[in-house]
Amino acid sequence: MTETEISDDSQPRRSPILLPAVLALVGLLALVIGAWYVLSAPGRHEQRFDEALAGDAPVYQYEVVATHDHDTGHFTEGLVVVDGLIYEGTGRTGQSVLEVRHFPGDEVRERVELDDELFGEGVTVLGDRIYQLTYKAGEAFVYDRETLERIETFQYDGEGWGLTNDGESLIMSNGTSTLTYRDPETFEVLREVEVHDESGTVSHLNELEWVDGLIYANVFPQDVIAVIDPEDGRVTAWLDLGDLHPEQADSESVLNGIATLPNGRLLVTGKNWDRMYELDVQAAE
Ligand SMILES: [Ca+2]
Repeated sequence: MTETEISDDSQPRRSPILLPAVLALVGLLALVIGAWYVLSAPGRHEQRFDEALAGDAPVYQYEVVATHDHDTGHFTEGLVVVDGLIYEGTGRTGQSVLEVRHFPGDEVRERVELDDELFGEGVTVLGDRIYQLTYKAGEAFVYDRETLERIETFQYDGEGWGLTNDGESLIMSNGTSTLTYRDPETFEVLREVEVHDESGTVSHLNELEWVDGLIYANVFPQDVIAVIDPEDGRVTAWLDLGDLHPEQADSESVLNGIATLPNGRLLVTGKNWDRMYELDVQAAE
């Protein structure tokens, strides 16, 4: 066999290999670009909060004064403590519950399981009623606080995320930067507040808590809490709880759950976290 023959012979063998190779390269390139897009998105979000935490609004200091067990099966979406009972709403379809436990301790007093197709969200207690949102079903459930019997269902537009109240109105988040005040009797919209800091709007507001005239809001998927003036929506301070994030937590197991305790402390946890943390929060000097 001459060199020419080798050359001529090799030509037709190369073409069928070349096409799959090019396709493989294009596929690889698409994978790399896709991975960059997915991985860089949280990075950009993180940078937004790095800037926020370095901005004008103070970052509160805190001390962990106690820890409590938390069910790692609870994908926490709502958390509130009233009269020695903890009311926790959890999410994910097929796993969503409203659970009432004695606090401190973890003795379950009662539990309501949501229908399998529902994804439970924020929870608040106002008077003798418990309110629970759903993620995309547009339904808010009202339960009798004593019996946990569902006594009313409201419909609303858009998504349901976090829920709290100021003693008169319900205050709801929907994943945007808007907080919506609603009539607890009719669920009608009373007013809306746009949450913002010096860099612009603060979106992905999640679980909420009314604390001494201010609204504390988890910001998904960051392990930070925005402290919001309810009058004008301005972020007056931040609480950075990244140090509490469990090592074993996956990417969805973010901080989400704020409750006030009678002793003035905050109780915080996250989705599927194994602990709840009792915090003594001090305003920055
Ligand atoms: Ca709460």
